[in-house]
Amino acid sequence: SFAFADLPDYYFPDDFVFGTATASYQVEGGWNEDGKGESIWDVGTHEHADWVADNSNGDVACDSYHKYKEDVQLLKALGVNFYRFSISWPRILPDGKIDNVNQAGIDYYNNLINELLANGIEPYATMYHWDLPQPLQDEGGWPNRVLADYFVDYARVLFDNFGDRVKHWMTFNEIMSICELGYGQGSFAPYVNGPGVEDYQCTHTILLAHGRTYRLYDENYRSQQNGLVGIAIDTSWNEPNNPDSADDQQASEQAMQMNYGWFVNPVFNGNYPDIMIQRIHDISLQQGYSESRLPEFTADEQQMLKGTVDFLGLNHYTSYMVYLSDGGVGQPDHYADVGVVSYQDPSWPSSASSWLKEVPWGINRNLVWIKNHYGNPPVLITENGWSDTGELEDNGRVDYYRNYLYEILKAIHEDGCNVIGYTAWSLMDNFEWMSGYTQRFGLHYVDFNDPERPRTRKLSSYVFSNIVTTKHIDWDYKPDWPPTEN
Ligand code: PNW
Repeated sequence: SFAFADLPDYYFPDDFVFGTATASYQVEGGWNEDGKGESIWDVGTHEHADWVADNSNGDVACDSYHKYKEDVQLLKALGVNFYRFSISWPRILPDGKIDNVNQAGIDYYNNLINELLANGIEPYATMYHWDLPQPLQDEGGWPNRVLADYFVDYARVLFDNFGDRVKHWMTFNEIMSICELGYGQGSFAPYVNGPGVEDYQCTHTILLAHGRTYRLYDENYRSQQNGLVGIAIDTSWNEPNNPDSADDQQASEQAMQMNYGWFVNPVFNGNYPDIMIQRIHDISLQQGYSESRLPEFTADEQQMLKGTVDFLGLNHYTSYMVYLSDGGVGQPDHYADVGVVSYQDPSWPSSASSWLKEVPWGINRNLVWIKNHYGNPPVLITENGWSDTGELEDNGRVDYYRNYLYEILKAIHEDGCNVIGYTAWSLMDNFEWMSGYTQRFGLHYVDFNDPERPRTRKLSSYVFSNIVTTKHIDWDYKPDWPPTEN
């Protein structure tokens, strides 16, 4: 075991901020209340109940639509600085378009925002965490570029109604998940299977929507509202299988550039990474296409996109070992385009999610990679967390948070990375997409069998709160457990 006493006792900087995150479809419920329209997740889970692990859906979820005041009290007890929540597009615009604005939806988020501020917690809002209005999917969804227009219209409604109080905006949560799972592999709503083609068209529309939303803020809102606009992009760390092998280093770089630089390079530098443009062009022609499957940005679009984040949101959970694949030209597929084989070491601790292993040093290398590739931008960790099956004495989650947060401290103090804040996923157990309620990421337990959806503090909530309020990691800290109060 570690001699923790030998580790430097690093502190988070004075202006470092802590929060927790959720997403509308995963916690709100109220799926058809007060004029809300249907999203692709409402339709997807209702039409294909048996595709979700426990045949569940987000119709009620944590019932935060009715219990948001209680959620705010949980946040207050944790002592966090901010709450990262997402806004349901169809709750605001039932048809996805601005000719029909749902005042009850505006009211709900006004109430949540005001309740947060009254309790000293900053609202950090994500505009899109996967719940696309179904009518826009009926127009083809994200591969149809007209959706960028609709998104910018929606963003304007959000800035107009909430921008006086919301000072941290994230346009999109995880373009990779939206497009690769939703339109490439077809494993998430809207379950479109278009690998290597529709996933690239989807990301292209979303990047344009992001950039134009940032420019809209610059032109019409920034001088009045003085907020920040960013984006939350997910990536795992891809470690060279043999760190001394030049091929394996190439595999790592290729995987980082083509699974992450894919989104980050456009918002910093205006275009997809060169290696991505080159590889997809070459492979597309070998497959008999007359042009690349990867769409191109015009010179004007590149100019527009360049420099469109005030902070870079990073969703990071786990890592992979990678080496180059043998190649060979098969069917169009993003992962074939990337050209690496990846695996997770069986010795890494396992969570309740097959893809999630605990690899704390991976977040450190990921942060250093960002620093070296994009000029050390301000990074807000917008998600990081651990799943289990719901135990209150959640020692696995406690270990995960401590170990990852310590690697973030090292990135700040030893590597000079500009990490400005940290967000735990999640405030409470919630609807974990295709895994339903079988995988729990919460700092609070939620009883989904009880119509009241009671929340109960887990051990990790006390440990996280201790880190947040003392700004360092006390490896020996143990709360009164089991708790005598509450
Ligand atoms: C996130 N990866 O997705 C989502 O933003 C949340 O809604 C979700 O509940 C949470 O993870 C837990 O699954 C991820 O590449 C996307 O490792 C990608 C990765 C991890 C999580």
